[in-house]
Amino acid sequence: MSKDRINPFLMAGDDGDTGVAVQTKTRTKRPPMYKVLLLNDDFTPMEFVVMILERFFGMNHAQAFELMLMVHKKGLAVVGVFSYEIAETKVTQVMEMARQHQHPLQCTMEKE
Ligand code: TYC
Repeated sequence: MSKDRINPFLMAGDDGDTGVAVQTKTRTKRPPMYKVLLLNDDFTPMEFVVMILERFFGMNHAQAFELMLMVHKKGLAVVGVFSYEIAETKVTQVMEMARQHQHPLQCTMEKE
């Protein structure tokens, strides 16, 4: 069948195009990032916190010790920034390890 049939509703010179240009912008948002926070308490041993930072946050001993002291002095510190799922996993790992050792160490996350 012919695509160029006569349309009886169009006048001469009218191709049926409304002339409205439509543009769709592609907006690619970066996924939100989450800070993982470690909180101070009076009971968790310093060396346990250092071990946590080495094991779950990939720090060397000096970095881990420095950050542990920061939490000890300031009350809390950001120990890393991750995607939601990674942050959630880190928090779970820290809280589970603290529970197993019966330390009251607290680890939380918050949107950046
Ligand atoms: N304040 C603890 C102590 O004196 C050490 C500590 C550091 C505990 C950091 C928790 O997130 C923490 N033993």
